[in-house]
Amino acid sequence: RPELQFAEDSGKRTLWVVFVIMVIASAAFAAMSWRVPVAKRLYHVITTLIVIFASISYFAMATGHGVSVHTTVIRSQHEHVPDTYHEIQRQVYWARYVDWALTTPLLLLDLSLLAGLNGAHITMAIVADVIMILTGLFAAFGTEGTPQKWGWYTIACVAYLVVVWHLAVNGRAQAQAKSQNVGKFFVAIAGFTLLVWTAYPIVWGIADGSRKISVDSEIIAYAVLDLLAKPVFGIWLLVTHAKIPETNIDL
Ligand code: RET
Repeated sequence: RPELQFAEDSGKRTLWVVFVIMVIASAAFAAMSWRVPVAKRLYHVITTLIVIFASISYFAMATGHGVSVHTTVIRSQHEHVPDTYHEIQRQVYWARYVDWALTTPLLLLDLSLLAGLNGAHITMAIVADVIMILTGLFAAFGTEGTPQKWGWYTIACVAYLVVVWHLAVNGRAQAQAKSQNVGKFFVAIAGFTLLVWTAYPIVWGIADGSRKISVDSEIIAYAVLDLLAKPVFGIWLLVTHAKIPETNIDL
Protein backbone atom coordinates (compact mmCIF):
# COMPACT_ATOMS: atom_id res chain seq x y z
CA ARG A 1 0.00 0.00 0.00
CA PRO A 2 1.48 3.41 -0.90
CA GLU A 3 1.97 6.05 1.76
CA LEU A 4 0.01 9.21 0.82
CA GLN A 5 1.47 12.66 1.54
CA PHE A 6 -1.13 15.32 0.79
CA ALA A 7 -1.93 18.84 2.03
CA GLU A 8 -4.52 19.07 4.77
CA ASP A 9 -6.41 21.90 6.48
CA SER A 10 -3.52 23.79 8.07
CA GLY A 11 -1.56 23.74 4.82
CA LYS A 12 -4.49 24.93 2.72
CA ARG A 13 -5.32 27.70 5.21
CA THR A 14 -1.68 28.84 5.19
CA LEU A 15 -1.73 29.15 1.38
CA TRP A 16 -4.77 31.46 1.56
CA VAL A 17 -3.24 33.58 4.35
CA VAL A 18 -0.03 34.10 2.37
CA PHE A 19 -2.06 34.91 -0.76
CA VAL A 20 -3.87 37.71 1.12
CA ILE A 21 -0.62 39.11 2.57
CA MET A 22 1.02 39.11 -0.90
CA VAL A 23 -1.98 40.99 -2.37
CA ILE A 24 -1.80 43.60 0.38
CA ALA A 25 1.94 43.96 -0.18
CA SER A 26 1.35 44.39 -3.94
CA ALA A 27 -1.09 47.24 -3.34
CA ALA A 28 1.14 48.87 -0.73
CA PHE A 29 4.32 48.71 -2.84
CA ALA A 30 2.47 50.02 -5.92
CA ALA A 31 1.14 52.94 -3.86
CA MET A 32 4.62 53.67 -2.50
CA SER A 33 6.05 53.83 -6.03
CA TRP A 34 4.01 56.96 -6.79
CA ARG A 35 5.55 58.80 -3.85
CA VAL A 36 9.17 58.55 -4.96
CA PRO A 37 10.96 60.46 -7.74
CA VAL A 38 11.42 58.66 -11.08
CA ALA A 39 15.13 58.02 -10.38
CA LYS A 40 14.04 55.90 -7.40
CA ARG A 41 11.10 54.17 -8.99
CA LEU A 42 12.69 51.13 -10.63
CA TYR A 43 13.27 49.39 -7.27
CA HIS A 44 9.60 49.97 -6.42
CA VAL A 45 8.43 48.60 -9.76
CA ILE A 46 10.61 45.48 -9.53
CA THR A 47 9.62 44.81 -5.92
CA THR A 48 5.91 45.29 -6.68
CA LEU A 49 6.18 42.77 -9.53
CA ILE A 50 7.81 40.28 -7.15
CA VAL A 51 4.83 40.31 -4.77
CA ILE A 52 2.34 40.31 -7.66
CA PHE A 53 3.93 37.11 -9.03
CA ALA A 54 3.84 35.60 -5.54
CA SER A 55 0.14 36.50 -5.19
CA ILE A 56 -0.63 34.72 -8.46
CA SER A 57 1.33 31.63 -7.47
CA TYR A 58 -0.29 31.45 -4.01
CA PHE A 59 -3.75 31.86 -5.57
CA ALA A 60 -2.96 28.92 -7.85
CA MET A 61 -1.75 26.72 -4.99
CA ALA A 62 -4.59 27.72 -2.62
CA THR A 63 -7.19 26.76 -5.22
CA GLY A 64 -5.47 23.46 -5.99
CA HIS A 65 -3.59 24.38 -9.14
CA GLY A 66 0.11 24.01 -9.86
CA VAL A 67 0.38 20.73 -7.98
CA SER A 68 1.01 17.15 -9.15
CA VAL A 69 1.35 13.84 -7.37
CA HIS A 70 4.78 12.28 -7.66
CA THR A 71 5.61 8.70 -6.70
CA THR A 72 8.84 7.64 -5.06
CA VAL A 73 9.81 4.02 -4.48
CA ILE A 74 12.26 3.35 -1.70
CA ARG A 75 13.89 -0.07 -1.81
CA SER A 76 15.43 -1.59 1.29
CA GLN A 77 17.92 -4.42 0.99
CA HIS A 78 18.90 -6.74 3.81
CA GLU A 79 20.95 -9.89 3.66
CA HIS A 80 18.95 -13.14 3.53
CA VAL A 81 15.67 -11.22 3.35
CA PRO A 82 13.85 -10.45 0.10
CA ASP A 83 14.00 -6.76 -0.87
CA THR A 84 11.15 -4.65 0.42
CA TYR A 85 9.67 -1.69 -1.40
CA HIS A 86 8.05 1.33 0.18
CA GLU A 87 6.05 3.58 -2.11
CA ILE A 88 5.34 7.24 -1.27
CA GLN A 89 2.88 9.34 -3.24
CA ARG A 90 3.41 13.02 -2.48
CA GLN A 91 2.02 16.29 -3.78
CA VAL A 92 4.68 18.42 -5.44
CA TYR A 93 3.75 22.10 -5.80
CA TRP A 94 5.46 22.94 -9.06
CA ALA A 95 3.79 26.39 -9.09
CA ARG A 96 6.51 27.43 -6.61
CA TYR A 97 9.20 26.86 -9.21
CA VAL A 98 7.35 28.98 -11.76
CA ASP A 99 7.10 31.73 -9.13
CA TRP A 100 10.77 31.40 -8.14
CA ALA A 101 11.96 31.31 -11.78
CA LEU A 102 10.44 34.78 -12.21
CA THR A 103 10.86 36.34 -8.77
CA THR A 104 14.37 35.29 -7.74
CA PRO A 105 15.90 36.98 -10.85
CA LEU A 106 13.93 40.13 -9.96
CA LEU A 107 15.17 39.98 -6.35
CA LEU A 108 18.72 39.67 -7.68
CA LEU A 109 18.11 42.61 -10.01
CA ASP A 110 17.04 44.72 -7.01
CA LEU A 111 20.26 43.84 -5.17
CA SER A 112 22.40 44.29 -8.31
CA LEU A 113 21.03 47.78 -8.95
CA LEU A 114 21.57 48.67 -5.31
CA ALA A 115 25.20 47.58 -5.50
CA GLY A 116 25.73 49.04 -8.98
CA LEU A 117 26.88 45.75 -10.51
CA ASN A 118 27.79 45.87 -14.20
CA GLY A 119 25.82 44.13 -16.95
CA ALA A 120 28.22 41.17 -17.22
CA HIS A 121 27.89 40.33 -13.53
CA ILE A 122 24.13 40.89 -13.46
CA THR A 123 23.68 38.56 -16.43
CA MET A 124 25.83 35.80 -14.92
CA ALA A 125 24.11 35.98 -11.53
CA ILE A 126 20.63 35.88 -13.08
CA VAL A 127 21.42 33.03 -15.48
CA ALA A 128 22.96 30.97 -12.64
CA ASP A 129 19.83 31.68 -10.60
CA VAL A 130 17.47 30.50 -13.37
CA ILE A 131 19.58 27.34 -13.79
CA MET A 132 19.30 26.78 -10.02
CA ILE A 133 15.49 26.96 -10.06
CA LEU A 134 14.95 24.87 -13.22
CA THR A 135 17.34 22.13 -12.14
CA GLY A 136 15.62 22.22 -8.71
CA LEU A 137 12.33 21.55 -10.53
CA PHE A 138 13.88 18.56 -12.31
CA ALA A 139 15.15 17.34 -8.93
CA ALA A 140 11.66 17.55 -7.45
CA PHE A 141 10.35 15.16 -10.13
CA GLY A 142 13.50 13.03 -10.25
CA THR A 143 13.57 9.30 -9.55
CA GLU A 144 14.92 8.14 -6.21
CA GLY A 145 17.61 5.46 -6.30
CA THR A 146 19.15 6.72 -9.58
CA PRO A 147 21.59 9.61 -9.98
CA GLN A 148 18.68 11.69 -11.30
CA LYS A 149 17.12 13.30 -8.26
CA TRP A 150 20.16 14.16 -6.14
CA GLY A 151 22.27 14.78 -9.25
CA TRP A 152 19.95 17.62 -10.25
CA TYR A 153 19.94 18.83 -6.67
CA THR A 154 23.76 18.97 -6.68
CA ILE A 155 23.78 20.92 -9.96
CA ALA A 156 21.26 23.36 -8.47
CA CYS A 157 23.45 23.83 -5.39
CA VAL A 158 26.50 24.59 -7.55
CA ALA A 159 24.44 27.21 -9.42
CA TYR A 160 23.40 28.64 -6.05
CA LEU A 161 27.06 28.99 -5.05
CA VAL A 162 27.64 31.02 -8.22
CA VAL A 163 24.81 33.35 -7.17
CA VAL A 164 26.20 33.66 -3.65
CA TRP A 165 29.64 34.44 -5.03
CA HIS A 166 28.28 37.28 -7.18
CA LEU A 167 26.49 38.87 -4.26
CA ALA A 168 29.07 38.31 -1.55
CA VAL A 169 32.16 39.20 -3.56
CA ASN A 170 31.27 41.39 -6.56
CA GLY A 171 28.13 42.94 -5.12
CA ARG A 172 29.76 43.88 -1.85
CA ALA A 173 32.86 45.37 -3.53
CA GLN A 174 30.73 47.47 -5.91
CA ALA A 175 28.40 48.66 -3.15
CA GLN A 176 31.28 49.69 -0.91
CA ALA A 177 32.88 51.56 -3.83
CA LYS A 178 29.67 53.61 -4.22
CA SER A 179 29.64 55.00 -0.68
CA GLN A 180 29.93 53.95 2.93
CA ASN A 181 26.16 54.20 3.37
CA VAL A 182 25.37 52.00 0.39
CA GLY A 183 28.08 49.52 1.42
CA LYS A 184 26.64 49.13 4.93
CA PHE A 185 23.08 48.78 3.70
CA PHE A 186 24.08 46.27 1.02
CA VAL A 187 25.98 44.09 3.50
CA ALA A 188 22.95 44.05 5.80
CA ILE A 189 20.23 43.33 3.23
CA ALA A 190 22.30 40.95 1.07
CA GLY A 191 23.39 39.11 4.25
CA PHE A 192 19.73 38.75 5.26
CA THR A 193 18.95 37.51 1.74
CA LEU A 194 21.69 34.86 1.82
CA LEU A 195 20.49 33.57 5.20
CA VAL A 196 16.87 33.29 4.07
CA TRP A 197 17.72 31.84 0.64
CA THR A 198 20.01 29.20 2.13
CA ALA A 199 17.08 27.82 4.13
CA TYR A 200 15.24 26.88 0.87
CA PRO A 201 17.56 24.03 -0.19
CA ILE A 202 17.48 22.77 3.41
CA VAL A 203 13.67 22.68 3.50
CA TRP A 204 13.71 21.09 0.03
CA GLY A 205 16.05 18.33 1.26
CA ILE A 206 13.68 17.22 4.02
CA ALA A 207 10.44 17.88 2.08
CA ASP A 208 10.45 17.17 -1.68
CA GLY A 209 13.89 15.61 -1.39
CA SER A 210 13.72 12.88 1.23
CA ARG A 211 9.97 13.25 1.99
CA LYS A 212 10.54 13.25 5.76
CA ILE A 213 8.21 16.15 6.68
CA SER A 214 4.53 16.40 5.79
CA VAL A 215 3.21 18.52 2.93
CA ASP A 216 1.59 20.82 5.54
CA SER A 217 4.92 21.39 7.30
CA GLU A 218 6.51 22.09 3.94
CA ILE A 219 3.81 24.65 3.06
CA ILE A 220 4.29 26.41 6.42
CA ALA A 221 8.10 26.43 6.17
CA TYR A 222 8.05 27.90 2.65
CA ALA A 223 5.34 30.38 3.72
CA VAL A 224 7.58 31.83 6.43
CA LEU A 225 10.56 31.97 4.05
CA ASP A 226 8.51 33.53 1.23
CA LEU A 227 7.20 36.23 3.57
CA LEU A 228 10.75 37.04 4.69
CA ALA A 229 12.22 36.92 1.17
CA LYS A 230 9.51 39.04 -0.48
CA PRO A 231 7.35 41.43 1.64
CA VAL A 232 9.82 41.86 4.53
CA PHE A 233 12.79 42.22 2.17
CA GLY A 234 10.65 44.57 0.03
CA ILE A 235 9.64 46.96 2.81
CA TRP A 236 13.19 47.11 4.09
CA LEU A 237 14.64 47.82 0.63
CA LEU A 238 12.02 50.39 -0.42
CA VAL A 239 12.03 52.37 2.82
CA THR A 240 15.83 52.46 3.08
CA HIS A 241 16.91 53.14 -0.51
CA ALA A 242 14.47 56.07 -0.71
CA LYS A 243 16.66 57.82 1.88
CA ILE A 244 20.01 57.17 0.16
CA PRO A 245 20.66 59.50 -2.82
CA GLU A 246 23.57 57.37 -4.14
CA THR A 247 21.19 54.54 -5.06
CA ASN A 248 19.37 56.64 -7.71
CA ILE A 249 19.21 55.08 -11.16
CA ASP A 250 19.42 57.19 -14.31
CA LEU A 251 18.21 54.80 -16.99
C1 RET B 1 16.09 24.52 -4.57
C2 RET B 1 16.38 23.01 -4.65
C3 RET B 1 17.62 22.71 -5.35
C4 RET B 1 18.81 23.33 -4.65
C5 RET B 1 18.61 24.77 -4.35
C6 RET B 1 17.35 25.34 -4.29
C7 RET B 1 17.30 26.77 -3.96
C8 RET B 1 16.24 27.56 -3.95
C9 RET B 1 16.22 28.95 -3.56
C10 RET B 1 15.02 29.54 -3.62
C11 RET B 1 14.73 30.87 -3.26
C12 RET B 1 13.49 31.27 -3.32
C13 RET B 1 13.02 32.57 -2.97
C14 RET B 1 11.71 32.79 -3.12
C15 RET B 1 11.10 34.04 -2.87
O1 RET B 1 10.09 34.13 -2.30
C16 RET B 1 15.47 24.96 -5.89
C17 RET B 1 15.08 24.65 -3.45
C18 RET B 1 19.85 25.57 -4.06
C19 RET B 1 17.45 29.66 -3.12
C20 RET B 1 13.92 33.60 -2.45
